[in-house]
Amino acid sequence: MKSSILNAVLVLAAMLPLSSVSSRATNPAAPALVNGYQPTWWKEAVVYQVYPRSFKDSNGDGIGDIPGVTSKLDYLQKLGVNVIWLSPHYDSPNADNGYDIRDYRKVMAEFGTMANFDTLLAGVKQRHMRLIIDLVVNHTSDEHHWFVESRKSKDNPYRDYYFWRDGKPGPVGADGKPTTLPPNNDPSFFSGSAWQFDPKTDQYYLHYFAVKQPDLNWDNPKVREEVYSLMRFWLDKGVDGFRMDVIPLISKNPAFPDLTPDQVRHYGDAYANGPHMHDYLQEMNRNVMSKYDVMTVGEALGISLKQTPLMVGDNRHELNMIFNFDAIRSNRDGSKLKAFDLPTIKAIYTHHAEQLDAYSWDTVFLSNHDNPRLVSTFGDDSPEFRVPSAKLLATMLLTLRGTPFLYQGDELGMTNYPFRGIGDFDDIEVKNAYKANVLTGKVSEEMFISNLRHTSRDNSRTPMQWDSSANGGFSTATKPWLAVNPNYTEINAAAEVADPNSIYHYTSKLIALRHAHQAFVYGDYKDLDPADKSIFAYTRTLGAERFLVVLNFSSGPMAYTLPAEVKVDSLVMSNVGTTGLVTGTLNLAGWEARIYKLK
Ligand code: TEU
Ligand code: CA
Repeated sequence: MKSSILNAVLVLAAMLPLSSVSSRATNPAAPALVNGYQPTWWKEAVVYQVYPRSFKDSNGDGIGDIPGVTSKLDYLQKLGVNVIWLSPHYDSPNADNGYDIRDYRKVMAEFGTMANFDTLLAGVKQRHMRLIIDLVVNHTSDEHHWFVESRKSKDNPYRDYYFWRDGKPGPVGADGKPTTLPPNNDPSFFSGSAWQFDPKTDQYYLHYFAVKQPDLNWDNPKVREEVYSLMRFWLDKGVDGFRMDVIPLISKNPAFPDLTPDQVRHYGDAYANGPHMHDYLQEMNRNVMSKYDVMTVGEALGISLKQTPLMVGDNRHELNMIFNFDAIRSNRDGSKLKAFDLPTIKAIYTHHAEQLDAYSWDTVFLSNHDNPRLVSTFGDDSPEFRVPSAKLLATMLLTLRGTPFLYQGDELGMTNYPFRGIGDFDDIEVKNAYKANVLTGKVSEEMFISNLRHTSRDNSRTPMQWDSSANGGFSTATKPWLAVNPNYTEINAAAEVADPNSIYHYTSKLIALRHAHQAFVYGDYKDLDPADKSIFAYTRTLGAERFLVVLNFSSGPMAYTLPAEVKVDSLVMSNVGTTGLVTGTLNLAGWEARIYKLK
C-alpha cells in the first residue's frame, strides 16, 4: 500500500472511536459481519440456568444431583436451549449452597462424582449443546485448605491468599479489658460487618458475603495463578466457559478506608471496580480464555451500563458479556419490592441498545437463583393470568437484544412459594437478616416474612416440578432439602409437555423462531412507544427481516394503534391464540403478546 494511502488509513483509524478499531479488523478468517456484529455461537445461543440442588434428585437423598441433570438433557434439548449454565457443582460445606467452594477440582459429594460430571458433559456435547460452569473466585469456603493454612499463623505461606487486618481499638469492655473494632465499616451482603475476628492470630479477615466465605486477595499473584490453573483444569475437560460470580469485586483497595454514608447505603457499587479489576480480567483473558473457544459472562454487581463496554468490549479482551442488574432490580427499592413500572424497564432496554453497540454484547434475563420467580415478579401469577403472562415474559426475553438467559422452571410458569415463617427458609442471606433485623426488634417478623414472600432467593430454589407425583417428581425422599411448591399438582413439566398450548411448548416455539431469524439476534431494536404504561411495542429489523413485538403488560384488554409507518405483513405468534391479520388498531387481551412479520 503506497505510504500516502497507508498514512491516510492510519489517520482515519486513529480518528475512529477506540471501540470501533477492534481485533476483528485484523481477523480476515472470521465470518462476515452481520449488521456490524461478529457472528459468534454465544451471541446466537439461548442459555438455561440449572441450579443443581433443586433440579432433579436421582438417588433419593432429597438433594438434586448431577446424574439428575443428565437424566433431563433430552427435556432441555427439546426445549431448544443451546447452552446450560450449571450453578456451582464443586465440593462445598454449603454455607451458601455451593457458592462457598472447599475444593475447586472436586465434585460436591451430594451431587455425585467426577465421573458423573464427565457423563453430564459428554451428554451435553452429544446433543450439540454446550456447558458453562460457575466460577466463584472472589472468595472460597473457610474450609478450603488455602484458608485453613492462612488462618494458622501470620507468617503462614498462605496468609496473603486472604485479607487479614488488625482491628481498631474499641471501648473498654464491661470486664475492664480492651476491645477491638473491625478494621473499617464495610458491611457484608449477608448482614453485619464484612470483617470477622479470628482469635488464633488476633486479626480480622474480610468476607463480603458469609463468615464462611473469606475473600481471596487477588493482589497476590499466587492467588491469580491458582485461579488460572483451576480454570484450565475445567476448560481442558471440555467445558465451554464460565459464569463469573461477583467478578467486579475481586480487586480491593488494600488500605480499606471507611466507606462514606452513601457508599454504605450502596456498598455493592462501592466494592466493584477496584483499582486492578480490569488489569486482572485482562490478565485472566491473556493467560486463559484467549487460548480456548469459550463464553464468559460476568455477574456484574456494581457495574453501571456506562462502565459495561469497559468489561465486554471486543477490544478490551476481558469478558464476552455481563449481567447488569438494572432490569432485574427495576422493581426493587433496596431489599423491598416496589410497583413495577413498564416505562422504566422500557427505558432500560433502550438505554442498553444505545450504550452497547456492535462491539459490546448484551444479555437479557429477569430471573435466576438469587431472585424471586419470573411470573410472580414481572407477570401475574393469579390463576387467570399466570399462563398468558408467563408466555408474554418469555416472548420479551426471547425477542430482545442480547443473549437470553432462562432460569429453570420459568418455562413451566413456576411461581413464588407461600412462605409462612422463618423455618420455611434455607437461605443464609435470610437467616442472617432475620437475626440482624427481627431478633433485634428492628422489624416485625410478620413484615419480614411478608416482604420475603416477594423477594427471597428461596422462591427460585424450591425443587423443579417434574410431574404430579410426590414431591413433584423431584425426589423420592420423604423430605426434600427444601419444600416443593404445593402447586406442583397443577404446575409441572409432565403436564406442560403433554399440553400443546403450554408455556413450555410456547417457549420452545419462541426459541425456534429466534434461531430461525437473525433479526432477533443481530437486528436493530426500536421501542415504538416508550411512554405507554401498559403496552411494550418494539421492532427488530435486519435488512428485509422485520418483526414487531407487541406486549400488553396489563390484565385488562388494551386497544393499541400502530404507528402509520408500521406495515403489518402477517401474524407470526400470539400467546392467547389470536389469529388473522389485524392492522391499524390492535385489540389485545389481558397479558396478550403478539409477534408480527412486517412488510
Ligand atoms: O450473588 C451476588 C449477589 O448479587 C447476591 O448477593 C444478591 O445480590 C443477593 O443475594 C440478592 O438477594 C452471587 C451468587 O449468585 C449468590 O448466589 C451468592 O450468594 C453470592 O454471589 C456469593 O457467592
Ligand atoms: Ca440426590
